[in-house]
Amino acid sequence: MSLKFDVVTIFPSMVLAFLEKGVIGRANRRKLLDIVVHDLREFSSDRHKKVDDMPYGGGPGMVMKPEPFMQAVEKIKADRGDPQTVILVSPQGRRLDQAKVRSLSQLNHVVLLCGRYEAVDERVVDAVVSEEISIGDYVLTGGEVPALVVLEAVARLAQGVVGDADSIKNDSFERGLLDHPHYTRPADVNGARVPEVLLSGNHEEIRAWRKCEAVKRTLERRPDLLHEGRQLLDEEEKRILETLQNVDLERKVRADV
Ligand code: 4HQ
Repeated sequence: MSLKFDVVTIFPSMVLAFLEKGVIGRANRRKLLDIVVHDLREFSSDRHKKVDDMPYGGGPGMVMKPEPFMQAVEKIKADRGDPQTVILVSPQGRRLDQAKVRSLSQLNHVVLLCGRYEAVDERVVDAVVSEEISIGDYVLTGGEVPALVVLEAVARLAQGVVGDADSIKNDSFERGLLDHPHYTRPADVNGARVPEVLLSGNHEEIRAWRKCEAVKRTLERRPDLLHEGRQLLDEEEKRILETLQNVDLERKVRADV
């Protein structure tokens, strides 16, 4: 019943070190997750365990050879059954978002292929990859960090991995809003005080303040979220948004006259 992941990489120790820590490490030990990390070099037929070669047509950098990835996926299928998806993390992929994470979390078995060097031979994509996923528009040196990003985001949605199921419902991208600010003790750090409302003990006022701060921040920093996710807002949040937009409009009109 546990969610299966297979990660294929030339740096298994790096991936394993990450996976033994924190919430994911605990879930793995409790068998809520079943994660296997494979060393790509073990699937090289080369006696020097070479996994890269020069690009046909010339150009800079090296290209990852096709056979090791193909052999690795064959071995995973034989040992662990057919996965529902084989993901190659790459800047050419569709950009990951929480909706995609949610849909991946519905699967039982996900394979993640990590590239290094300039690129992966395109025949790997054609023959064994079901989808390419990018974690964002910036360039990294390897696919390990992106694969771990995908794995962590998906794994934490699996039943029982995150202790308090309510905390998932509250995640900012599930709500279409950024989070409100948070504070803990002490109430005063070198004169920087916690907002008075949070010390008031008035739960209704605190709830309303947090909502207002969340909408304010989203409007300031991520207006794109408000356009895409307006239907996720409740009536109170929509009212706050309209009020903030009206205040801004009045300010602009006043600046004009
Ligand atoms: N890569 N999202 C692996 C990325 C990347 C990204 C660059 C992938 C290097 C070898 N992957 N290659 N951004 O930057 O997924």
